[in-house]
Amino acid sequence: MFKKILIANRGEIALRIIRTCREMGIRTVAVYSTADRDSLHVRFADEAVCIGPPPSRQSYLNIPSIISAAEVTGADAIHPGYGFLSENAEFSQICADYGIKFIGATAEQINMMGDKATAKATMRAAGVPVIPGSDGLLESFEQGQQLSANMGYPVIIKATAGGGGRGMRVIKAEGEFEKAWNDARTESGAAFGNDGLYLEKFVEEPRHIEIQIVGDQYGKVCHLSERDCSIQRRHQKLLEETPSPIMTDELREAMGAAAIKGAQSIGYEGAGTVEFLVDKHGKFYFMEMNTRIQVEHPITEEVTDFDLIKEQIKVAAGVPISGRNYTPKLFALECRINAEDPANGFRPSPGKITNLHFPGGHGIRIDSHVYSGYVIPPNYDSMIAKLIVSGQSREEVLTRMKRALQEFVIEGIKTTIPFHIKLMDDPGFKSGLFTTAFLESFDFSTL
Ligand code: MV4
Repeated sequence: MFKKILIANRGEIALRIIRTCREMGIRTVAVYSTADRDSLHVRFADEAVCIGPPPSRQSYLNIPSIISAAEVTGADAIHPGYGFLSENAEFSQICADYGIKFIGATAEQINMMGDKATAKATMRAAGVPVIPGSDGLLESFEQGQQLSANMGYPVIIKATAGGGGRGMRVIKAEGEFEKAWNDARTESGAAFGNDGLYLEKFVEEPRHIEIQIVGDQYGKVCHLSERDCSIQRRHQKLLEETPSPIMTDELREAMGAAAIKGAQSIGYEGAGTVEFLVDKHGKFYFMEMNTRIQVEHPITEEVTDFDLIKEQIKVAAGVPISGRNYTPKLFALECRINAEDPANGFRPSPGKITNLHFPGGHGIRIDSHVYSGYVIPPNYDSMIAKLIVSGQSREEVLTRMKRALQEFVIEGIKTTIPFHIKLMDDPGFKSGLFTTAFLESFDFSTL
């Protein structure tokens, strides 16, 4: 087992990882920018190294600084958390070259899943259902137009280097094709330095359901059921739940088997997520694979009783998994509490938390790095807490979540709490019959 893990991240996920390391008897090294000098991850870790000024490029994305910190402190592994360097192939490779275990995917796997057209081709070859469309990248807009005419509109063009909605265009009719093509090409070229595009039939009002998987170094992969992430605004998830309200035992078995097959085909080791779109007929299609721990992993932990960070560390150290799949024993919901003003376009609201009180009681978990007096720096992600509620039924969880949200006190800044409170009373949300389009018609003006 590792003796010392460096955590190449900040905020709640850095704390989350430190907590598990402490329970496992593994020493921890925090790295921090000068903006995070007073952060809890710095105080809770056994050692801490300053790696640069506030901008991420010069600190949490600064590979030489982080590798130096690992060398100086004698860390034998690095946990990248989510975001930052968690899906950076170069960083994974450099860790390997320095003999430091990267707790995540190999450079090759990151490259393969990071290029969306390659990821799709890989999954299709493994027998995972994919959305009908172009075979790899489009060579010209004429080819795309021809294919779309054959498939029928609407279609969607996606940037192969994209993900999270960037460089995507939905096309409803042939006349829109050329402009959409040019716009997507320009946008993806500028954003990613890669203007490769591929085409798919557009799935209308789908649900976004992802399967949590864990693989070991011996070719075994298991799934830990699904998370429903259909409640998003502009590709930012705001709330996740498990089990999905539309899930059946049969669908879970089929999606779980597909996710395992896909992960096994690339020799995947560690925790990963396979994202699917589910259409209104209950047919599912591979969308993307995330080769990292995700923000919303705690809801899976609450319903399966696994510590996913512990699983990541164990498989990275060569411990085999049982290989058995898990179905939820409970219901769980996560609300992302962001320092944003939901009544004003979710505008960021950094600054000082002047008064703070966390909710508590049965079935409540809070993953957060903030405290009363903490100053939220403007340089990073605006998520300041995850409120995770579990219970015996979806109804119980919704009631408990509303109670917890009402108990939550955060003064000095605006947060997404009023949005979540309104959501808990929304008939469409309560019915469980929402799609990814749900928030497009939500009234944010009355928060
Ligand atoms: C789609 C789609 C419909 N049809 N692909 C959005 C993020 C990116 N990962 C892929 N996305 C979508 N791909 C086809 N063929 C609809 C979306 C989509 C979406 C997906 C999941 C969650 C929220 C979404 C919001 C808008 C569009």
